[in-house]
Amino acid sequence: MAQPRVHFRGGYNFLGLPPEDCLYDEARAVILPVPYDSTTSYRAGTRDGPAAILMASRNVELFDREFGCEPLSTGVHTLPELEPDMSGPKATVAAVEKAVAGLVADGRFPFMLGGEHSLTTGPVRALRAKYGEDLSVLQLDAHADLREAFENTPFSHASVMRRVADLASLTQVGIRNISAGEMEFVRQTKHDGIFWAEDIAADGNDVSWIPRVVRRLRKHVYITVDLDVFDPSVMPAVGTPEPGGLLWYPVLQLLREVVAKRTVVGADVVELCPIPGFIAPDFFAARLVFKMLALVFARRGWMPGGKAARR
Ligand SMILES: [Mn+2]
Repeated sequence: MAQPRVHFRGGYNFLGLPPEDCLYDEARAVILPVPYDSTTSYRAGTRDGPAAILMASRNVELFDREFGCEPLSTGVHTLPELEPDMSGPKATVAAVEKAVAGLVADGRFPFMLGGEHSLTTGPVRALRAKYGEDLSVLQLDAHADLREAFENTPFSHASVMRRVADLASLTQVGIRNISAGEMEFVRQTKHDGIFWAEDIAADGNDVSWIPRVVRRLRKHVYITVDLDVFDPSVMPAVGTPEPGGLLWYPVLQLLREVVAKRTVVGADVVELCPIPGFIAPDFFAARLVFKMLALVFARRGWMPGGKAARR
């Protein structure tokens, strides 16, 4: 019999893996794509972020030299996109919380792809219910997002970390844009968890700020990466770009240290606002998700073969 002339490979999932290697029942981590933006205040379009990351991820090399293997070739399930509730961010955040609570109850590591940053309250609420006071949130972001409310909603992307700060110990890295009102909040609450981008940049190649970040974190950590934490020269596809951001390798080094020294229990990458025809930022975001998950898989002994990585 003649060989079939058309070959089908992979699935529409993170990394484009064969579906049989990505079953929910056998998964360690679950990708939750949430194509939602409504409170975006500058350039809109983060609702297209999750699909762009998934599409770009199909071209991410599965082998990782750091681990000497293909760390994610099994064990990552991708959910269908969560249908946003356009009645507003409050309802969508509640839907995300419910979805993540289900994943956590099933013992799955939740990884949300945004979408706008207001979504992060959902996973944090779900994880707070499980880990209580032991939960820290590590936010990588250009913006403090500590406003009480913004544009008449307390669930805006610009106030998301104020909501999070009510729930968990908050550490913020890469901040370089903050309002007078937020500074007042920082002063009044004696919030000492901001690592300013300018101070990090001033340290040059000195990464002694990294252990200082890690020391602030409690036992269980949720990591939220707003892609605008990166410098616009390497990550221009965001709704609200700010000059003076972080670069790829220092951020990876921070993530390595956090994963090594604490138990990371969930994560998100949000605010990708794709620029049509410009694939580099989409691929950057996909590679970041890959690296974050690979670090967690190595630490937990979830890589194929089951052994924790040689580091
Ligand atoms: Mn931001």
